[in-house]
Amino acid sequence: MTVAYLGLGANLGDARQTLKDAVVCLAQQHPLTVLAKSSLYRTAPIDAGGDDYYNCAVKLDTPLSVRQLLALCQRIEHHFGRERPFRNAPRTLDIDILLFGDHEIDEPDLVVPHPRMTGRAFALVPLVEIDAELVIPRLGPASAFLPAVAGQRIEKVKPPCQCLGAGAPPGDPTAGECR
Ligand code: A4P
Ligand code: MG
Repeated sequence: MTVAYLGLGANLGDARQTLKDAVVCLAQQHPLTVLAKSSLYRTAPIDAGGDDYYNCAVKLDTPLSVRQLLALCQRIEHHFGRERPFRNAPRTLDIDILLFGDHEIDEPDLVVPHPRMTGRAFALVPLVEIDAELVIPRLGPASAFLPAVAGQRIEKVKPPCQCLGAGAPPGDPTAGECR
């Protein structure tokens, strides 16, 4: 079994809903056990155009090889309508393998740890939310890279309030107290 971390991103269609559905889809895959998921974040496009992205990260445990995991992630991307007209094109769903245990892979079609993760708030912030002590093989603590990406816009998306205060009548002092 290997503990892996995936980074999910989307900025086409109902990107926010797609990410939520994709996390559910990952959790339903028999060979994957989702151990943790980050909050959803709204992020500025980095090295890309189009609308703001939504991003999140997932920690999972799996008996799959890294190649099998990549194939599964690509099947899920395809299921959610992913097309690849050009590099960094707006996408309905992107799933990147950020870390796969302490494996280091450098092959033409698979690089792990993901080579651009340390320079991107949209990858690092959700990852560190899940695991503040996370260490990137050969590079050290993930949190050490956060100051360098502090200029990149990223904001946590608050889920719509489902608690009692939301249904309170106008003027009720208990309304709007949810955080
Ligand atoms: N590939 C190699 N290594 C990996 C890996 N660790 N995980 C290969 C997944 N795939 C990996 O990916 C292209 C090829 O990368 C695949 O065939 C796979 O074999 P792709 O998903 O088809 O294309 P892409 O996503 O356009 O390329 P890439 O390299 O994944 O782009 P990046 O660098 O991940 O950037 N801004 C914000 N705010 N949020 C985002 O999510 N994403 C990108 C994509 C740019 N800017 C963004 C975001
Ligand atoms: Mg990708």
